Amino acid sequence: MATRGGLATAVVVVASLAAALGAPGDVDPWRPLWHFTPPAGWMNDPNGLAHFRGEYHLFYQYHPFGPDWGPMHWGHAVSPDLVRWRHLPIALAPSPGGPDAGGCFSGSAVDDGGVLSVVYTGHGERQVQCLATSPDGRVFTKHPGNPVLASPPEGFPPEHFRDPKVWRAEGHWWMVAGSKRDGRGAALLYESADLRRWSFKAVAAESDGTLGTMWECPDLFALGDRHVLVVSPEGLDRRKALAFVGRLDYGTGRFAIESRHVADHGFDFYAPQSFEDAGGRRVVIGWMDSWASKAWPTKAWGWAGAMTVPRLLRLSVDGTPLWAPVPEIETLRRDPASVPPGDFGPGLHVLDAVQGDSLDLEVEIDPGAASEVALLLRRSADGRQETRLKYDRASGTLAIDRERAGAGEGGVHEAPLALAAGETLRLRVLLDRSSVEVFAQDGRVVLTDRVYPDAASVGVALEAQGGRARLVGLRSWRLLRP
Ligand code: DQQ
Repeated sequence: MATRGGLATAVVVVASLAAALGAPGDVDPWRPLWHFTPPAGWMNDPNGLAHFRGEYHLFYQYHPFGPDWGPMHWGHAVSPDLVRWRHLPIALAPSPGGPDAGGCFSGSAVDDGGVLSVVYTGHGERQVQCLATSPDGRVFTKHPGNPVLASPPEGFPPEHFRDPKVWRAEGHWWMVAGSKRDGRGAALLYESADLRRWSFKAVAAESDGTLGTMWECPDLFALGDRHVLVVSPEGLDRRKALAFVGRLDYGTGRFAIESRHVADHGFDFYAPQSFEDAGGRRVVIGWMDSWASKAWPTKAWGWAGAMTVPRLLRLSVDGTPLWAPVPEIETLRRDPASVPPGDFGPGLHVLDAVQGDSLDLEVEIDPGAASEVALLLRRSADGRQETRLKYDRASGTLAIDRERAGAGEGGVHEAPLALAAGETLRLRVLLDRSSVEVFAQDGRVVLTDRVYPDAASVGVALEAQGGRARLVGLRSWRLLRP
């Protein structure tokens, strides 16, 4: 049985046509130029990321019939390079009377001997794991024996058992699924010979009581000489996704956590999923929005939800995750500009050479005698609107301050970042109409926020308080629509 939802597919085709004609981008100030967004409707988690037969596949939690979360489908797009995406018909829709009648929730994809195979959660009163396969990577057939995994182990609630992430290692298929026990998030490990019959191996890891009440979208993979477990916890402040670095023992099924990290300290980053591409790179894409959001200004334009820039994940020699935009993004760079080194502040220093709502910035600042240095982005000519990326020496924090960013919610979202004596602040900043992504200190600290400024707010400025700071260098490029 092919699972293209007929009406849903028609919605996507019409919306894609409108997008191709330039309608949303031309009239909607917040539709990103180059970040992935749905053609119309609501999008949340990235699903089924895969590099299959030379194409990148991105599936996503999708409600095609309106800009609010609703019965979940799997939207689908492909790309040759992680930058230029092409919308495809919906891959999965809920089957009335089936185990996914309440929605096709999050899951993952693997290449099973030349068949693109997706394992996802069928949502209903219970949550169960289902399989669908596609030899061509286009049309998916649900396994007649679904669900392939009907219950979690004893002690875990069947209504909180979701988001299977599958990979191959040691001659088997492995899966982690998210769940909870006694109010603590948990990642459950399973193994299978054929993706159809699964046996429970162990609770790979669970919260110690401080790491969230339910772990959504677990992801577990080898990286360098270690493993990384990423989870998206409910019940934590702002539901920040966490990355645990440690080691998975395939014999016991236990993941030993060696260090804990916040994957992204911004407001708008959740449910990241990774995959390994043909070049052996670990690529991560996150949902660039938040369940904690109260304002969704783009709903007025009929859509909601964006994906982050695809990010390469590496570990430093001391085992710290380092995140970086994939270099393919640099193919969108045009109009290079630079600002010569020099002192600035106290006070405002407007950078006339650098302006835009879709920019790639590389900035190095020596805070010098300043107590605070700030890079002002999306600034209006009258200075009333701005998104402030600020480093505060006393508190040792880097923060996105969107109190005066425009429409949408305000808030100041901080990351700990203590510069050593003489250490400069090194920033890579990506702007795309309604987003700000910041990679500091070679990607040790990442902050992602959505912002909704006026289209005319395109200024960039520097500001120092409490003393003079020094701009060591600034290079910028405009990022074009692919
Ligand atoms: N979103 C999906 C769930 C997942 C949650 C439902 C995380 O599968 O747990 O849309 O954002």
